[in-house]
Amino acid sequence: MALAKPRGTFLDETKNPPIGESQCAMLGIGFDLTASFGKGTRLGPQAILAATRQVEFESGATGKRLDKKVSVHNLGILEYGYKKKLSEKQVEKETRKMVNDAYRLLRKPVEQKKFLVVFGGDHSTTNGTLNALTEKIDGKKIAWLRLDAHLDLRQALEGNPLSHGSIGRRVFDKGIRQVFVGIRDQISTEEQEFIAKNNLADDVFYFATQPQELYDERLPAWINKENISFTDHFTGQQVQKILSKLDRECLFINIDIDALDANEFHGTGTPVPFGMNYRALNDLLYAVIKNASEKETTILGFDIVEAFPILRDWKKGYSFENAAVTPNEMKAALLAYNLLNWVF
Ligand SMILES: [Mn+2]
Repeated sequence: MALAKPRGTFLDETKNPPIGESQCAMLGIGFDLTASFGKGTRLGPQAILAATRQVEFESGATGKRLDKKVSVHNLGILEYGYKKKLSEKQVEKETRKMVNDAYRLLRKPVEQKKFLVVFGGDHSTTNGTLNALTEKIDGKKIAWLRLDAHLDLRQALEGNPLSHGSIGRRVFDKGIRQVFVGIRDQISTEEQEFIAKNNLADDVFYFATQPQELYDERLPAWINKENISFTDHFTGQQVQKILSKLDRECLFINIDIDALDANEFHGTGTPVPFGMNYRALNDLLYAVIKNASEKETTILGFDIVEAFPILRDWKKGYSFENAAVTPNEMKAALLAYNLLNWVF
């Protein structure tokens, strides 16, 4: 592991404001060892950070320049590279190390009540943030908005309980109120049984990959009929229901970019069709932030995971010149920009 300290911070390529003068602490976690399909999210943080510098500072409807409203301290980017293919045991060990690295960097900002801005990495990187938050805050006080195509409720994946495929389960273990949004209706038996046993069906909002007609004939027990969408967005009523379920003292927003439709975001580890459109995700997040501030919920921060750039030559690392296309990192950067603009 190396902690790279890139120049500048979010939006700004020259200055990095000291943590004491910042409302936010930003960390990149360039780790993709547990990804089961496409790897490349280790370059996600770099790519997203670079793209934030191309986002316009001002947007008409919000008035003030974002960099005048909020100051983001850049903690750096954790970088991990592995030359050889590792065994399952070694992967688990390396994941544990990464989670501890991230936890150690984030625990102080959490103590200082900084708003967290974290860019993964595959979804295993969320474990570090989760551990830092729950060390200081009782899980029962936290609502956790999970945007994802996958439930990730397996006890372990490939023997690794810290894997990207188990993050939902680790959040659950902390006693947190987790609301799953954007999940596709393709669920492992282990997860179906877990949902039934723990009575979670009403907390999961699905996008159907099957025609509505099939569901009219037979609805599985792990789906609540009100919570399924046959389009690329959720209805106003469904959004209201999602908001009502996030009713806790604190809120964390955990964005796995594969909640978006596969065609909306190509640079992700496990792209899944029949997902959310980008504008719907943006609007949903706005509704969540607005609702949280009306209810005086403390928003602890957000992370964006499973996003990666598409490069011409992977050996050369991330640069604009080496990027084959850039909409992926721009979409992730603009989501982060908007979230900060709405929160502050
Ligand atoms: Mn996912």
